[in-house]
Amino acid sequence: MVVSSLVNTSPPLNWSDLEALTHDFQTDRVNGPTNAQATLRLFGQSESEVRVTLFRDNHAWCPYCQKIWLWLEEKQIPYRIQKVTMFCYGEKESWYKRKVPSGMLPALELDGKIITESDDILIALEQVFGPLKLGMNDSAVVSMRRLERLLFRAWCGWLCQPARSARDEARNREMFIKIVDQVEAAIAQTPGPYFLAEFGTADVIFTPYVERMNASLYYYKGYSLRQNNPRFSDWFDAMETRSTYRGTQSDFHTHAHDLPPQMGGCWENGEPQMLANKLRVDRGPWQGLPDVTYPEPESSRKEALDRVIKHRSNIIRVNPVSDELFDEALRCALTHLMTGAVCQPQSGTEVGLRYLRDRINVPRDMSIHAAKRLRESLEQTAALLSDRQSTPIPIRDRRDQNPIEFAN
Ligand SMILES: N[C@@H](CCC(=O)N[C@@H](CS)C(=O)NCC(=O)O)C(=O)O
Repeated sequence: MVVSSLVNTSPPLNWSDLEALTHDFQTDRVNGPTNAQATLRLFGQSESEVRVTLFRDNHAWCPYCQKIWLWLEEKQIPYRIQKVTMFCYGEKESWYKRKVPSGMLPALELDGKIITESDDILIALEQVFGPLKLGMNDSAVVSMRRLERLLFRAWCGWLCQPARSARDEARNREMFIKIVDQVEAAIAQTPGPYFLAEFGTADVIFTPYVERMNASLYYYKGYSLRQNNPRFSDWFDAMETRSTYRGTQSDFHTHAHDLPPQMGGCWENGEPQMLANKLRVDRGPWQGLPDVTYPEPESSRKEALDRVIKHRSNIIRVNPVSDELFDEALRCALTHLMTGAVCQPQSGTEVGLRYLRDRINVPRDMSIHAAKRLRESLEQTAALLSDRQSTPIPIRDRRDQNPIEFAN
């Protein structure tokens, strides 16, 4: 909907006024809550205690990396983080290929020794630091690990291959739901919301792909894992009470667009519910989507502003709209974000505002609620001009997100 000529618009704030609105936003990346930006995590311990380096991908898209990341955060093991590029969005760093010739992620350096394969990494970590409640080889955890792989395969079977017919599509869906029912039954046997009696290894193992299933099936199949299944719903809610999970948690928009190049394709079923879900994830409103239910923190707008200000010169440089015009349009959107004032930018900048709207990544850039607020202000500012969208987000690769563009 375009509202342009009917609204009173005010001039946007300048950068120093905007900076003043976020000067008190502070967060301790090293010792504070789990976050995607830290390169060192100490949990109040001294740097000399660090024995571990986690190599994970730049954009926090790699599910196997999330598993190790969450485990280290839950156990509060001091560690360093080195970020590496995935093939789907850029060139693998040569220093990493010398360490890990396959280039695969995650990898872990523990007391100077490199370990690959996420399950082997967890087992090695357990041997040194002890398990997270029940360990990887405990029989209860082993049976949950098997169930997780069954669910994973049923998800891939439905999402990541084209259905030859409507019957084929229905069968793939049924196969997935059959395994979901088994998972529901498994969670129902425990006294609390988690996969076993207490939160632990099994929950960490399920987290990355269940989060991706929730996002991708909503977007590509019109199916809401979280809303259709009461045990899963309780599990997601319980996970969101943990600051460790919140720090690694992604959103529907990020996953809907990071998965196709990683999985070799995600196939839409074209059903009315799917089309409605897709439109909502891409164009909003983002509030109320079943990718998050914990309440929005008061600081979410400030967080979004702080993150944009930090990277503003690169954000403006890579935008398809000219620097000068986009600088003003971005300030219009940020003024809206912080004050609610309507600021109309120059005509043509809506494409640039939507380019940025489509490239905010959670949790790489900011937390889930901050991202929703920022997307909302970018979209509302763009909508003052026209419905023109930016070029579609690529699906074969995500070189549009090459981190080299952001190297200072
Ligand atoms: N079995 C491995 C799988 C790891 C894996 O598939 N990693 C992907 C990312 S999710 C990877 O490194 N791909 C190379 C790349 O994308 O650069 C594990 O559990 O660690």
